[in-house]
Amino acid sequence: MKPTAFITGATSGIGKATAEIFAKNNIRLILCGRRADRLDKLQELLSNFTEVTTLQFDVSKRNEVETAIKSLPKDFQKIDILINNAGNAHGLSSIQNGDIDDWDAMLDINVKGLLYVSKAIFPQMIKRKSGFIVNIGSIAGKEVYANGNVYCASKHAVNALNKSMRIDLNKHNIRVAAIHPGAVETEFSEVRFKGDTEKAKAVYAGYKALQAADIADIIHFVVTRPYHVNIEDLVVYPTAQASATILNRNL
Ligand code: NDP
Ligand code: 8X3
Repeated sequence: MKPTAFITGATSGIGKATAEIFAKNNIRLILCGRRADRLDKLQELLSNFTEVTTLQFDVSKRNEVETAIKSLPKDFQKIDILINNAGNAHGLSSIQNGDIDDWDAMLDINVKGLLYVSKAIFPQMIKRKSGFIVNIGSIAGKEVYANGNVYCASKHAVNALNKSMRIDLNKHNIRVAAIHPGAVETEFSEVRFKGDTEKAKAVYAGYKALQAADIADIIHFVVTRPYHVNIEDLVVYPTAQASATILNRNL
């Protein structure tokens, strides 16, 4: 029986690349995101490889999360792998100049959204004593950098929740792992800089950033180890990066 993966943030970047590699490796897909047109296109494309269904909802809206997950067709109700990937940075400014709407968005999406989705999926994994939860953290969840404040706090929370999930779900035989990327060239910076493509491009200038497919490849490796193996925490940098703030743009 092929496993089924539930991927949040599948419409772009790391989530989309993960959907693509999973599809090509016989993993059935539940693709989630807010942009329905992208979900439809991806479903059409990946249905050539595997069974795919989609759920359009906002992870930060508790009722939407619960309703969407309850609406899954019968043959997609058993979820073997949950990839908690949806998230973004909103803004890059000092704590004293931060925009409270940005703070709300990051805490609601990156932290509460991850919790809402996980809470809806825990019961079936606990019942079956089987399941794999992969939380996409960030180097921002291990270190703090200037002007990163609330995004870093949200990813530190993901790091803490990842560890908490592993401890609390241990007796239920559920695998929990986190992957913490450094700089990945996706739509991430466009969202952070609210559509300012010049600022976004500058983030990835002068070095070879990680690509979404690099992280997807690692996620696929992690979830395909034998069941007794759990790679629990990985930090992944581009070679040009040495820490959250040290990036060699002169290679
Ligand atoms: P993208 O902006 O390319 O993708 C973000 C995804 O999250 C989109 O599919 C988006 O879908 C989804 N998403 C955002 N907000 C919501 C919401 N409220 N409800 C549902 N889905 C939402 O960025 P990445 O692929 O880079 O980011 C994926 C994850 O990786 C994030 O958690 C990010 O923090 C993390 N990360 C990224 C790094 C990077 O440098 N790029 C480095 C470290 C971690 P839609 O808009 O359709 O809802
Ligand atoms: C994204 C990477 O360094 O911009 O999580 O925080 S960083």
